[in-house]
Amino acid sequence: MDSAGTADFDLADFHIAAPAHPEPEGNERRRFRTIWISDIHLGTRGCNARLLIDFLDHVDSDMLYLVGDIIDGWRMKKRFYWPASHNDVVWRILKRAKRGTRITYIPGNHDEMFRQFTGLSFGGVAIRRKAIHETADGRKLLVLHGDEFDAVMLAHRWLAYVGDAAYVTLMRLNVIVNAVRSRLGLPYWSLSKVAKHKVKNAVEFIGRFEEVVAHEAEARGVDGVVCGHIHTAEIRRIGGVDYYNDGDWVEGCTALVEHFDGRMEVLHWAEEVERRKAAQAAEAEQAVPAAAGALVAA
Ligand SMILES: [Mn+2]
Repeated sequence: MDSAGTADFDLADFHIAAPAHPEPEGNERRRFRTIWISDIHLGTRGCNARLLIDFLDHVDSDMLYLVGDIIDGWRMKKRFYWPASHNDVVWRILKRAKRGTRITYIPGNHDEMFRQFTGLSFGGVAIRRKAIHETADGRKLLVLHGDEFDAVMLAHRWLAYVGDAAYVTLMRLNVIVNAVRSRLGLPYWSLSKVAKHKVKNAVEFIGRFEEVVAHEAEARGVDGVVCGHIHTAEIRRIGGVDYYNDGDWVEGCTALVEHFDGRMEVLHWAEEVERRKAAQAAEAEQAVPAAAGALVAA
């Protein structure tokens, strides 16, 4: 592994600067024993960094697993895209390590350039190919990204691009294709119909992936498995094991958490934010009549 071998992706390009949006001070954070997040795809426009920053500012944990595809090196090779919000995500993660959160980073296929550092630690972040997590209730969970099963799932390889907003592109293309067709006097032809067929295949793909991963976990004698990769959060009992997927921060914006008693839960962060806003609005509404009442009394 010489330095030339890493020339296509230079880690020296990364200067983790002070955050553009500092962490809020003294806000109450929900505490969990463990948090798993993956498929953040930093370095792409699809990454929902703002929502992830909100998540990081409202939760804390003893352990944090970064389950792959954190930085999208594939895309960064083509075009360097690194807005301040993406820097803020990395800064917050490194800050947590400093505060004492035990962080394990398991690179995925989009950030496979970090796999060469397996076994090493940087800034308190341990880089591993896979990990065994022991839950508070004594279960052993195999933690891995999930692209290890791509070979098995080769027939559905196109889904590896699920984060690329291929569907949106397809829909735009649909408009153009049909504008041209109409000018040529040809009838409407639905590209979206083709895409929908693919989506139906996607549902089958997800089910198959989950079963393949669970099967492998069972063969390795663990009680469960935590992975990412397919951008579909899930908690499901499959055969003799518990299958967990922490989802992604491109579309779903989800995290998997372990409570202090070992109970596992998927957090849907967009919904959490909506709930918080609604609660704040209700509180403000209650405050207004009370103030008005005070005025009347005076
Ligand atoms: Mn992946």
